[in-house]
Amino acid sequence: MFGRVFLNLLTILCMFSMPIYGDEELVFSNLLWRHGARSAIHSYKNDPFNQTMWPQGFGQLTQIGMHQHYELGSYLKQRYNTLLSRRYNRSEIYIRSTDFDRTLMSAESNMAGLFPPEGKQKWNGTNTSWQPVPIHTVPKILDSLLLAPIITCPKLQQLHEKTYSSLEYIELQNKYTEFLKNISFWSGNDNVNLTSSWNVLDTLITEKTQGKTLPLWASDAVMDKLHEIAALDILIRFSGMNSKYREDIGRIVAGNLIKQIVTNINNSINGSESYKVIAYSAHDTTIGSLLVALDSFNNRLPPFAACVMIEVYKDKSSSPPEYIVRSYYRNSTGDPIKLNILDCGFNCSLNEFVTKSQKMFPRGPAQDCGKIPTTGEDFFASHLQLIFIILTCLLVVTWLLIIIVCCKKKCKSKNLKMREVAYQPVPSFDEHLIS
Ligand SMILES: *[C@@H]1O[C@H](CO)[C@@H](O)[C@H](O)[C@H]1NC(C)=O
Ligand SMILES: *[C@@H]1O[C@H](CO)[C@@H](O)[C@H](O)[C@H]1NC(C)=O
Ligand SMILES: *[C@@H]1O[C@H](CO)[C@@H](O)[C@H](O)[C@H]1NC(C)=O
Ligand SMILES: *[C@@H]1O[C@H](CO)[C@@H](O)[C@H](O)[C@H]1NC(C)=O
Ligand SMILES: *[C@@H]1O[C@H](CO)[C@@H](O)[C@H](O)[C@H]1NC(C)=O
Ligand SMILES: *[C@@H]1O[C@H](CO)[C@@H](O)[C@H](O)[C@H]1NC(C)=O
Ligand SMILES: *[C@@H]1O[C@H](CO)[C@@H](O)[C@H](O)[C@H]1NC(C)=O
Ligand SMILES: *[C@@H]1O[C@H](CO)[C@@H](O)[C@H](O)[C@H]1NC(C)=O
Ligand SMILES: *[C@@H]1O[C@H](CO)[C@@H](O)[C@H](O)[C@H]1NC(C)=O
Ligand SMILES: CC(=O)N[C@H]1CO[C@H](CO)[C@@H](O)[C@@H]1O
Repeated sequence: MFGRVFLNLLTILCMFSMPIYGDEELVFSNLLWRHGARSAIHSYKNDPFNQTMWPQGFGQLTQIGMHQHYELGSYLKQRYNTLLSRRYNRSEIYIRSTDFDRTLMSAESNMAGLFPPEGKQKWNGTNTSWQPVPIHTVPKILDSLLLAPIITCPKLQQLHEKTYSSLEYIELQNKYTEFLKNISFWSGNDNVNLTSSWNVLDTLITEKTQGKTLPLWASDAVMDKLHEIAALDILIRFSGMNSKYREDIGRIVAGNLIKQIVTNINNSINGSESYKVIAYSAHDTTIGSLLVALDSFNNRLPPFAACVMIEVYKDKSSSPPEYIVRSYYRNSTGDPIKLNILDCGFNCSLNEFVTKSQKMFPRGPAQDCGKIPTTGEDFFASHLQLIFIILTCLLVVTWLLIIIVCCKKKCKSKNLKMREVAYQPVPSFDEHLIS
């Protein structure tokens, strides 16, 4: 009996023990996770299942996804039991999510696991084991941190054109031609290529996660190959063939986040912010672009609820104290994997981390994108809806002005209402690229 309890205790200790060495203290952590399991984003042509199998429709967090994030939150509670207070303290943690239902809900599920209310935090009269924790976000078209790039970036387009027309890419495509023809035939989707095969894979993954039996053709071997292709696609999209453009593309797609991570660490160490944990709730493309940019991608599609942890340790034995950055990737409920960010080694001194990261900081749209973004043609190309709304608003404002001229007194409140319309964000994102 006692032996067993002891063994269980030992297992729990081992599971959650932090590798803290010598006279070290964990002082700060940046987190970036992918949302949990969701419904499919679309079906493929021959899909035996359709949208009716998803109670909330396409692209939404499922209950399995909620569980995955609750589990991750509980894990973080153990992992950071020396860093965070047992009880939620708003000065210690900040959570930012992309403005998608599934990432917002993932963050909420995660916080339910991390901060179940205790004692006085149980709100009056109810027995619920949940308390609200704020999740911050910005509209998609303004989210240059987690959905970069939000401006049309000619340089990125150029680099992609060069990549996809290169001999190496065509050779790679040839290697998979027969397999992709099979996928086209089985799925009913026309001309499936190295990029669009993800659409089929993603739908299959969501259905499998939901406990559905996949069609016979979707064997383990076929799924493995689709996974292999999807990971290759991420790697190539974010770094070109053979990582030729890793730095150039990395600055555009992950530069802001990398810079923010360094700023977070700086602010924490110099005491200008009290946060111990800053967490970002985002997508496989966010994790993929960050890990590729940091030269730490494991050539696998980031699974649901995967979490990158960039932690800072203070070595108190040296004076002045030295800081070490250690990064992990938790891509399963098992032990997280150690990362070797920018070839700095697992134990990366803060100075080296900052120096190496700085190469990946954005250098401004003119230098990184080859063009100063103008609201003119860029917006016209990618934000037709927004332009339509702005034009409508202009019309309305003109109309209002005319009315104001006519009856100065009565129209003040109407004017306010019209201003609100202009602020409504218009999501113009291609869901296929954000998963
Ligand atoms: C969706 O699938 C269900 C059961 O598989 C079927 O009854 C229903 O007609 C389908 N709906 C559409 C719109 O195809
Ligand atoms: C919350 O955290 C801040 C910063 O660490 C600390 O100063 C404050 O005392 C904490 N509040 C409570 C109620 O523990
Ligand atoms: C809370 O739980 C207790 C014990 O299970 C029960 O007696 C009580 O009615 C519950 N209160 C509310 C508000 O649900
Ligand atoms: C394509 O499908 C056929 C028929 O199932 C199979 O014999 C062949 O090995 C497949 N080719 C590839 C590359 O998967
Ligand atoms: C792959 O197919 C998609 C959708 O049909 C298309 O937009 C894309 O340009 C294709 N990619 C390549 C490299 O041909
Ligand atoms: C962080 O601090 C280091 C060392 O003080 C400094 O070199 C670097 O510019 C700072 N980075 C940011 C993003 O503030
Ligand atoms: C702390 O670091 C941040 C980011 O580098 C900087 O903006 C801020 O001025 C610093 N504050 C202090 C007190 O050094
Ligand atoms: C997690 O990463 C490790 C190391 O890269 C890899 O071996 C493993 O297959 C990955 N697991 C998943 C579920 O992606
Ligand atoms: C990291 O540093 C600790 C303490 O300095 C050391 O014990 C450990 O072996 C190092 N790990 C690696 C992978 O270098
Ligand atoms: C509004 C409300 O439910 N108030 C209750 C809060 O809890 C105390 C003690 O349990 C009750 O006395 C209040 O009525």
